[in-house]
Amino acid sequence: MQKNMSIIGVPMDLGQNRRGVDMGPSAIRYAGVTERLENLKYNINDLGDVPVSRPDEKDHVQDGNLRNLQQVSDSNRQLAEWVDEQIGKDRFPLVLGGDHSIAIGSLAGIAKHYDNLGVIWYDAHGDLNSGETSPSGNIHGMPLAVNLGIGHERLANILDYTPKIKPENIVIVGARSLDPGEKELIREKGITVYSMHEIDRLGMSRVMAETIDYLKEQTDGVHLSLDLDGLDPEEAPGVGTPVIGGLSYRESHLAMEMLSEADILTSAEFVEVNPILDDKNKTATMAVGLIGSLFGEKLK
Ligand code: 4U7
Ligand code: MN
Ligand code: MN
Ligand code: MN
Repeated sequence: MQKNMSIIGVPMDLGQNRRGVDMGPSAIRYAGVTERLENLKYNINDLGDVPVSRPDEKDHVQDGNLRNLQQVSDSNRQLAEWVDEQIGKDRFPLVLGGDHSIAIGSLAGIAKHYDNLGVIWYDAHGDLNSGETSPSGNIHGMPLAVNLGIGHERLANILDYTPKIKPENIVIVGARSLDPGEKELIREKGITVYSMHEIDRLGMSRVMAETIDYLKEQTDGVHLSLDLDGLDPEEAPGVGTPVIGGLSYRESHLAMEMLSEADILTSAEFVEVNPILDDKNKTATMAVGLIGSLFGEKLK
């Protein structure tokens, strides 16, 4: 694993409609992410937060079915530039959210450096909606589709190229809430999904082993996009769109440890931590625990 790492916060809450997720980066920093990584001998440069502008009254109304499109696309463009620059300097980007709409900017900045970027989408949701299929108009439910080139041009064309990733290079892990349009897209594009059903049947160990083998063969870099709502809300309550029946902390730990051992990751993001909905910063602390395992903490 690249030992030079840049942390980028994105205090974004405009991709959905519950306040508080903009404080996610602070909560994760407060839970000690930098110290944790420095103890593992990483050289950390925390670049601070990408600016997010407040919507005025007028912009708050939806643009088509896309809430806060202008602000979300402006911040994502800046995020893409920051990430691009860090990879250019040979530094591993670790992006802290913020709602999941920020995966639009991170992947825009990352994917231009690879011919075949793999993506592990660790999430209760597919995030494969577009303005046409979204039941909510919330852009945090659309980033994976946008990265496939499906969605508004102002989102899909950030850094002037599209699509960012190929459907065969995506693996979704932990899904248990998919909208009809998302299911259709998954079928149509042949996207690999390990839903809770497969995880229960096969176990996380086999699911991650298959994911790693597949992506190792197929891709020249792997991005982990981890939405804390992939975990069960009993354990990770500080998320805006909780879905029961989720992954345990233990399963998630195992997944991170297996990724660490396989040494395939080239970038990562942790999103959707909402400290206002949390219980004593439990969810951010969990995120930092997972980051520790992902980057090499071992018990022996
Ligand atoms: B998250 C949803 F309808 N699918 O599009 C939607 F269920 O980034 C939820 O995974 C999206 O947290 C959740 O609004 C987005 C809904
Ligand atoms: Mn998500
Ligand atoms: Mn989710
Ligand atoms: Mn969510």
